[in-house]
Amino acid sequence: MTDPKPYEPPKVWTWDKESGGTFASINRPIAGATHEKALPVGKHPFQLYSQGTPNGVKVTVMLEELLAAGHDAEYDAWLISIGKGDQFGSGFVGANPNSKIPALVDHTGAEPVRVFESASILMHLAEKFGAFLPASGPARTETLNWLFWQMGSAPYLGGGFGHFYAYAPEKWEYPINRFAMEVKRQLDVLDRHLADNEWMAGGDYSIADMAIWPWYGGLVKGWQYGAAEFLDVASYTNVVEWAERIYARPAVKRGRMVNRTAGDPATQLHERHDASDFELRTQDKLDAAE
Ligand SMILES: N[C@@H](CCC(=O)N[C@@H](CS)C(=O)NCC(=O)O)C(=O)O
Repeated sequence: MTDPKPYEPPKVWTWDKESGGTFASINRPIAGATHEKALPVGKHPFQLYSQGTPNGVKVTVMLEELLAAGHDAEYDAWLISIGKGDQFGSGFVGANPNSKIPALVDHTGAEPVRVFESASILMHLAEKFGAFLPASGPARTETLNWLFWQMGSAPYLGGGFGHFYAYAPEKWEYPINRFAMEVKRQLDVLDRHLADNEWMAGGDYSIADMAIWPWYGGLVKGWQYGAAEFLDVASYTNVVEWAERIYARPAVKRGRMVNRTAGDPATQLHERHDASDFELRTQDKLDAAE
């Protein structure tokens, strides 16, 4: 293990394109499109442009839960390959000027409405269908407390801990220590809360669970960064049990397959346009048909 080189910041920062790390080729200090590319539009009321990362999974779980509960939330899910830079196409930047998945375009009104930021998408869908978010009162506030807790906390897990533990060009002790401490603190926040609550917002399963599960549920299930042992995730027993309760839901298992490009090909559904796609169009079947 090497310590970071002592660094004397220059007067003005300039972009070092050779800085290294797993995502170096897509990291840039500027916004905006790099190329012209229109987004495809399918036949359903909701058009989702995403990839099966934790932020993407929040939304596909919500759409599958809405469908399972009988709501008319049919959707087309198109794959935006962030490793290939699809998020910098002009159509995607039109849907989300921040160039990050997930982005949703709602075609149910007179004009299409763009929705970006995963929490905004979850709230938009929850309010549209009156589902998974109480309409008023303390239960609504508690749901939003945890929804926004997730939005504020997960960058320390992904951009902080995950980056330095798994993606940085070398393993440096200082940032790994700093972010491991914060992630363990966050796991303890969840563990204490879940000791007395079946679901994050207390009463019912909600968009707060859907937002938190792909990040922290994935972490305790050992799916994130190969860090389960390092962070001793098994000791957060209430989080582990809550993660299992959520993963037992068929809609969650389906949502996790949509736009997924890693792992067992039988669990990858790169694009989803119909409920039958989970049976007929997983990647193992598409590969076999080639
Ligand atoms: N706060 C955003 C974060 C979205 C985000 O960070 N998305 C990542 C994938 S998980 C992404 O698109 N990264 C591509 C890039 O940074 O160029 C949200 O919750 O929607």
